[in-house]
Amino acid sequence: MQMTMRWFGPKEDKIPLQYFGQVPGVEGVVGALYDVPVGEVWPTDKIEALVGEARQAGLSMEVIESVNIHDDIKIGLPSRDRYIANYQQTIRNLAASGVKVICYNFMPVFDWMKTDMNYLLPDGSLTMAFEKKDIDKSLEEVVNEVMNNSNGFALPGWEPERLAKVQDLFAQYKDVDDEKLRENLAWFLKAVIPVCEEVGVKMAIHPDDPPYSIFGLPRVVKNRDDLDWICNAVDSEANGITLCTGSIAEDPANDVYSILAEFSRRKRIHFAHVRNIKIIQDKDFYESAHPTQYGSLDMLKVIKSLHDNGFDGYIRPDHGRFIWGETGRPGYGLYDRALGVTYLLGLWEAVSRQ
Ligand SMILES: [Mn+2]
Repeated sequence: MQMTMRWFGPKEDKIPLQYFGQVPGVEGVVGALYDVPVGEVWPTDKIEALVGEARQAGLSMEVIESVNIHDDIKIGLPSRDRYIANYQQTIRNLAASGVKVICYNFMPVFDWMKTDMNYLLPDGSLTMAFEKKDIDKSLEEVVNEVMNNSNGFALPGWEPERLAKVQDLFAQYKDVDDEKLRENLAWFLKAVIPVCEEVGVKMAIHPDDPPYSIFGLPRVVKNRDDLDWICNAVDSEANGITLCTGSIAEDPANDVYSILAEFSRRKRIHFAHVRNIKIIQDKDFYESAHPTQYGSLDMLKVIKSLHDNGFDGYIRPDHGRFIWGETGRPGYGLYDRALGVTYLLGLWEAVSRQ
């Protein structure tokens, strides 16, 4: 197991790289290039510069989050061939710089969705929340709200130039149902997994966030059966999962612990996002502090499900609240994520020494 934290790079992240290395137990950072348009090849020199910067700070960068998938691949347009060829080349380029795992998602239009970026908790900390009443608004209203409440940061998957095209994109997805999206995912995997096997990289799909349809868009990474289908679509260890406990648990029907156990046993969880969420009612929730007592997940059981079933991948606390007056990119402050690291490593040590 290797503990990591997400770092948005020298331009996008105001947290100095060195600070991540000062969090006890953190061995690496999870990074990405943010100045390459989705669908284009990640150039070797830029990758090398990014990975090199982490190494200079004494940190590994063996996980990339994310190399995003062009919508033409998800929609299944003829132009996907060019974008898939680019993706294959990006995999080769990343492998050459020592990258082992590529996190990605296959969600149409949006990479994730919350309805409140500054949800105030009784202790004065701020977190992100999702409440269905807010998503029952029109698409335009929700988009505007996200744009106006992100504390000045462009959120991953929510780049302004994409948001402007949101309506066009919706129209392009009108004939893409779950079955079609699944076919397009299988098409993509059949093309990239052999390249991954050749160069020693593992793909790790992130579950849909939230794990059910929003705005009528198709969804194919929602639950145990979806993950099983994906693993079987190309039966290779290189075709794996980023198991995000928060995203999976956003649907209370999902049994997070048995999913963690099963896919750890099957050697398909290469990267784990571990966070706790507090269900408010039905499917409404906020992202709570990591410890069990603050949320709806039993975090000891989460760590035990990974550990006892042979999980040997990368792990990171997913998001953190804003505490101690910190401001910045919602979900990605330093302090609460660092507390999460310490807590998760404490659980891991206890479980592994028993
Ligand atoms: Mn996640």
